[in-house]
Amino acid sequence: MKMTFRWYGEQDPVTLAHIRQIPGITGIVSAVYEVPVGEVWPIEAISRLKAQVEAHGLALEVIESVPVHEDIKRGVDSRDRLIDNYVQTLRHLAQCGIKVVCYNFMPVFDWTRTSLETRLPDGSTTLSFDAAAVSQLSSDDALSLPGWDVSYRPEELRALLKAYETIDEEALWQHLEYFLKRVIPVAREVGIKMAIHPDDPPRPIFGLPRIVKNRADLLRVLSIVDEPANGLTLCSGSLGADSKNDVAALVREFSGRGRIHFAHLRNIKVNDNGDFLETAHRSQDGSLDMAEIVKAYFDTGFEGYFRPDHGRMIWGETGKPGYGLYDRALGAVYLNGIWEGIEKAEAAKR
Ligand code: DNO
Repeated sequence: MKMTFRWYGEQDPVTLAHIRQIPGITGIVSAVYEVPVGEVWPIEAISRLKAQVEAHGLALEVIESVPVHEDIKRGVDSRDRLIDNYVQTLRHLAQCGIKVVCYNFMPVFDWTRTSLETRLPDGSTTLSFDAAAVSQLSSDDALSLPGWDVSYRPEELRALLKAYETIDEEALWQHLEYFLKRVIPVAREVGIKMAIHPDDPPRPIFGLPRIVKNRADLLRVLSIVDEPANGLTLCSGSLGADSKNDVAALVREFSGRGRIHFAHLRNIKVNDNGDFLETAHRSQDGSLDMAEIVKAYFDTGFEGYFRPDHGRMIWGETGKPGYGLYDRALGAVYLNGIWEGIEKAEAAKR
């Protein structure tokens, strides 16, 4: 397991110098943010990012994300040119030593929350999702969230939502299949592992189709091109928001098959009605048994990348909700502690 930390480039209030001081972090997860979605990432921009990261003694081997253009998700004619650009970006990334590329296939919106500042009893603030509130929100209320790689103007958003009215889940599956059948052979050739991120939350929102929500969906994604280059970002907080998903069991199954390349680890507290809020990473603080999830990675010999996912805002920190320094750093240290505990316990048995 290699412990990484997400960094949003120079615009990120969290600095590489600070990330470097978190015990056990060996790599950065980032992206080239200045290139519009759908265009090729120039090799110079990727090399610059890599040099910045390496100057701080950290590695850059994971990209989150190379965003998939909406025309590809909608399956319109321009997709062929956009997929050509996507695979060219993969070639450039491979030339710069990138090993894993995270992406998602959620129409229009990436992850969605109804509040970025829910106060917890300890005084910290966190992101939360209120299922009833989302059904009353108009799409204009939810224009962008801090972790999204794309944001839209209101009129663009309305047009996009309209365009999706005729695309149901099965159509979206066909578009994913078209994309993967073109992209995975190139990824294999250049030695990159593609890692799809599940839908967050794992249910339809604003009437848009969502297709990566549970075990059956993950199996279907992997079967489209059944080889390691077509893999998963297993996000505990996204899948765990549906209490029918047993995250540790999913890790055992898919890591056991060598198909998880990137692990997002975060805890959430889930209610039966589908509401949830993001908690500290510790098992006792949320609904997910983080020790059991980490054990599942350990037992299956996971050699990919971990990252602590969203953190709360604590100790008066301000910045990108979900992506502050302090609580994510605590998460990384906690996860490393679990890993070391398991490692030592297993060694003592031998
Ligand atoms: C949220 C992130 C997601 C993720 C994308 C991957 O904080 O985990 O935005 O980066 O869905 O494409």
